Amino acid sequence: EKVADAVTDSEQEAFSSLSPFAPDAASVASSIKYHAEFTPLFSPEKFELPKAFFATAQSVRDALIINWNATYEYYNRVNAKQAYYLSMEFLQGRALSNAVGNLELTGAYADALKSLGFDLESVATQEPDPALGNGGLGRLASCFLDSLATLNYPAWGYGLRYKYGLFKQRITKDGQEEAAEDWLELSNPWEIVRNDVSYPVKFYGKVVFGSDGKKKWIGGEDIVAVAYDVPIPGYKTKTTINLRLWSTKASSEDFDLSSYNSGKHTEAAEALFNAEKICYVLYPGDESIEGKTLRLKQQYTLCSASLQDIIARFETRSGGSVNWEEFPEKVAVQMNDTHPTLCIPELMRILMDLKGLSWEDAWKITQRTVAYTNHTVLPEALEKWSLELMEQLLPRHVEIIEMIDEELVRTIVSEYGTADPDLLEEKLKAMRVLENVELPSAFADVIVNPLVEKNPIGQFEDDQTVVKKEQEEEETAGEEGEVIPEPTVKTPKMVRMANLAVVGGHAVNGVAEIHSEIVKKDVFNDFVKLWPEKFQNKTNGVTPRRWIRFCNPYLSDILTNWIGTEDWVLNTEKLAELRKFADNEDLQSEWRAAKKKNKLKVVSLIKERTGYTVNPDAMFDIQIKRIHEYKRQLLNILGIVYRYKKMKEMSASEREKAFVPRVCIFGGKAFATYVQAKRIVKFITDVGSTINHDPEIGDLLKVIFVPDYNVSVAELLIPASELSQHISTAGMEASGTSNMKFSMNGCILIGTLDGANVEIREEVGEENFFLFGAEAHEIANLRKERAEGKFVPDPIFEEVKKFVRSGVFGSNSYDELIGSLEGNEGFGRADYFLVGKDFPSYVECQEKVDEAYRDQKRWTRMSILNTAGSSKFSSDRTIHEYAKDIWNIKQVELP
Ligand code: B1N
Repeated sequence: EKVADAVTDSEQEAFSSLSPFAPDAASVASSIKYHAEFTPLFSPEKFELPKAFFATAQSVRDALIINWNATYEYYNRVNAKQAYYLSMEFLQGRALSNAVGNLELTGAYADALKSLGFDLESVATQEPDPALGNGGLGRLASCFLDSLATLNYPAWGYGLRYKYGLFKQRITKDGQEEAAEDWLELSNPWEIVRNDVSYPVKFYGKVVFGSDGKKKWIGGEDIVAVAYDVPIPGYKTKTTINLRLWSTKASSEDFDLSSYNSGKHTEAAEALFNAEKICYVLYPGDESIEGKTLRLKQQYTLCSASLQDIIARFETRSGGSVNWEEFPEKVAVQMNDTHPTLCIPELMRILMDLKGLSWEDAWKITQRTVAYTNHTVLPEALEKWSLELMEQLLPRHVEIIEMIDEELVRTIVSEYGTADPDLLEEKLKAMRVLENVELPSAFADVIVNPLVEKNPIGQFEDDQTVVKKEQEEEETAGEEGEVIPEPTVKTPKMVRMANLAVVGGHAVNGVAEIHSEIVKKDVFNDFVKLWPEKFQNKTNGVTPRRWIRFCNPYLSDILTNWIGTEDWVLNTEKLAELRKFADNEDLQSEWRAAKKKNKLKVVSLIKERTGYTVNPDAMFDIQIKRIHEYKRQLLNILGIVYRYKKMKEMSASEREKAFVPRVCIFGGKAFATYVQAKRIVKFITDVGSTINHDPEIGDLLKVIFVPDYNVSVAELLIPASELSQHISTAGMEASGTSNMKFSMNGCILIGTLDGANVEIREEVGEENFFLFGAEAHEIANLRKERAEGKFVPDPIFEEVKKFVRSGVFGSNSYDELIGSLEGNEGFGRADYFLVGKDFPSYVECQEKVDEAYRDQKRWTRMSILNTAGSSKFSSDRTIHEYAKDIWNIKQVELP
């Protein structure tokens, strides 16, 4: 259903006649030359590659700005409901090829640049890859923006403009090293700094009653958030939506001129630094929480500035007569994980303290406006903040959170009654927003137990929570004759952001079917009993523009030819038409030729980044994702080690008969302080150095770690992949999104029944997916057996570990890595991720992969059927579902 046109014919004409230049090569070339001359970023004499990129980008930006303004004006006019996607991460990747592709100007720009002596591809690779995200969660946000614009949904993204993106990864002989990613060094041609759009953001201070009897938050530290707008073009549409990124600065009064004049330069600028540093770095944590004040300041800055902006727009569009009850009919706020959960108390605060609404009205409006997406069930990733810290930083919000907690306690008590105090206590403990906090006084007599955990230290708790009871004890400890007191465990009062998000929003969704089921059965089971209607599934998706059309032009041409139209880019259901040609020999040979061309590009990439030469006729077997124990890169590399050992036991001719040649490619970053993940990186590169230099092995096996994996590297590797690995311990990967990209590009997956693998296998057919390993429902019991010493490891697992320890990969015996797969002693962590349990079935499955690859017709058929079966995984499908089931927004097409 579309919103009716609210404009006149002459206005329509005015809109559609807007265009900065004609879409032909000559006009484009003169626009580029104009920018090369008048947007001076580099020496005026030289017109070389870097300058060519900036001039080209400026020229494209002109076209984007016209559409972006037209979209904004039109949305103002029709005043349709708009969705706002709030995310601490947007992993945009390079913008140039995507923008000219969406504008249908690729040909014009390619020709124009040719006339100026450049080729578009080399110009495009000049662009720094903006990495304002860690991995899947951030990339999902960017795919969503592409789909929202393409489908003409009124929507915006809100995030932070980090000065430094995710760190640059270097691989040395000691493993991973991190360096700052200065993506803004040469400026960002895509952003439009909006010095006219800024909001104050406050920290610290105190709460008082104002003269009107209302609560007022005063004093403290005031900073300013300034908007930087990034136009997001849709594909083959005029709609160009906005990604608004906030940057922080001090207000001008905060510069202490008299200190400066008296020579105290550093002190004079202290406030400036304090404000600016909030947006210095993206926290490089993936699925772990950062207990840092700065991170909380970042989260609050995003929520506060975005909500002030959204509310200001709502007021403007209401045209003088604001009816707050209409707010949820004009605004939907989606919280990308719990990171923007402060939206809930912030919206409550603004509505009550600044707009004068009652608690009841503000609460109804807030709940109807916000919704929450959960992206992980890993316990260490469920965000909690120290109540004490939050009380200092955001005193008014803590009052509101306490009220929300009290309301929730009331609901729980009325639901469960007081007849069974143990049950009630259990539910209160599990469900409250506040953890280790006494019950509100109104409930003091409801339950005797004070509800304070005696020992909250769980497996994933960090050391910060272990503190000495008394300062004096610490000081005197260790003196002669003195008894050293055991460190006592404080029961820290915490705010559980996920509980707050579930209570404060109207919808909670997981990101793949199996994940949403786990969310309902385990993580939020108690809440499902209270509000079953809130819980939903929205299986992730990826944009077919960036992830097929633009990154894989060879495959795209084949798809268009055989399907008979390019419509598949917008209607991926059309991909299914390939099924009937899966055995066609012409298609098969075109298909293989395209794959080969993509592989050749990766051969060059590998040579350039690692110095290794690999054989383009070998199978390209790829695992690219953040390095994490649950993702089990260790299972992959141990499988490779086992293969190598078997090869070494054979004669040359036996080897060649037994194994298909493979290039095993890894890529991914380890969180800088995640020691075990860094050991895995080091181990992979050590194994690579041994195998890659073994003259007996030659082209039969190569192990490559591509350094500094990012979106641009993924755009090269995915089209070249033949086998890709998605091998997490079942139940631990919420969805995965690269699995979808691989499948679309005709890559066959080897994987466990986890995340979106389950649905991909369903769609492409089980005979076109290599499945192995334990299932999610078995995991808890397997872990229990493992811990009780009942697990009997398969001899091949013992064999591979022994081989590693024997020193083939250097003097290191990898005690911490291999030990983590064993018992409970020493380094033993009882193989929490069940690598040993799944190892035999993994190795066996890899044998089936070799067998299938030997039959190239069969393999190509499987590959075609993967692409043909991937239509469900377009983010267009996902966005339509969010629009209908959660946001209640309608498409608005520009005239
Ligand atoms: O979100 C992706 C999923 O496809 C992946 O399976 C999932 O692992 C990923 C804290 C996270 N979950 N949680 C995070 C990121 C940063 C951070 O500071 C948690 N990322 C995911 C998209 O749904």
